[in-house]
Amino acid sequence: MKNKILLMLPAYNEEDSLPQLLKRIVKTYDNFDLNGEILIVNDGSKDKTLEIAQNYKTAYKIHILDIQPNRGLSNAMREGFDKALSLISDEDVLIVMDADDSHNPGLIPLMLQKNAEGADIVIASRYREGSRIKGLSKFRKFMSWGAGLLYRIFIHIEKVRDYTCGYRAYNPKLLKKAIENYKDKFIEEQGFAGMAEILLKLKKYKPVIVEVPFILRYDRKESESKMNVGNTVKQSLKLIAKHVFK
Ligand SMILES: Nc1nc2c(ncn2[C@@H]2O[C@H](COP(=O)(O)OP(=O)(O)OP(=O)(O)O)[C@@H](O)[C@H]2O)c(=O)[nH]1
Ligand SMILES: [Mg+2]
Repeated sequence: MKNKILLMLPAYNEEDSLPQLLKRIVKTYDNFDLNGEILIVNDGSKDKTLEIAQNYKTAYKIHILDIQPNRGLSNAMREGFDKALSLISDEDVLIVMDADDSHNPGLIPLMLQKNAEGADIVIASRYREGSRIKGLSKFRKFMSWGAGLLYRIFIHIEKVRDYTCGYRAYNPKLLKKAIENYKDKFIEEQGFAGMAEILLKLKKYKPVIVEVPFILRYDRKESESKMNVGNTVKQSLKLIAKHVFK
């Protein structure tokens, strides 16, 4: 029996992007003959995200976690992890990616290969030889580069350059251990700082972390950007300060 790949998609108002992305995921599963399933975490979307997920359910193995009302990305990740871990066993792989179609499922086979080689966390990284970013404004590129630099200087986890990209593959055993230990405190930060916090919390268990270069296709994003640059900077600085002065 093949191991299962569960792809978790935290989604908030992604009606414009989700259909395209789901097609791309199914194509990757089919092309690479993967035993793949999908978990859509609908984070109180006010558009047709939930409906699209439900309609797709007849065609493919899709699980839905419906959170009402919207409580933000960190909560969606926290509740999503609990649900995801109930759907897979220790030998399976959990992959998380954005639902806005800027992350390409085509990277999944490489992530699985790294996982099979022994990586507990595989990060799709924007900052490796071979990485590309297409369609993101110069300002946004500069801001993520600046944030990345601050994380690298003040947090520093060995082998990590991309602290906030949500596209990652996790070893379920590692996640289970950390969530059993931290419980409600596993992700306390809001927004994208929560992504860096996950790595900080998992670091305690000395995981093997591997980054693979990835192509961020921001030009494919159909949905509106929900990124609040000011908030994201604030959240990141708060996490860094907490970490430095703890
Ligand atoms: N922004 C935001 N995203 C959420 C929330 N809940 C779930 N998500 C999902 O989290 C993922 C990341 O959010 P994005 O808005 O794509 O963030 P980003 O990629 O940094 O920035 P943009 O693509 O410019 O919006 C997406 O799949 C969202 O749908 C929420 O409350 N706010
Ligand atoms: Mg995005």
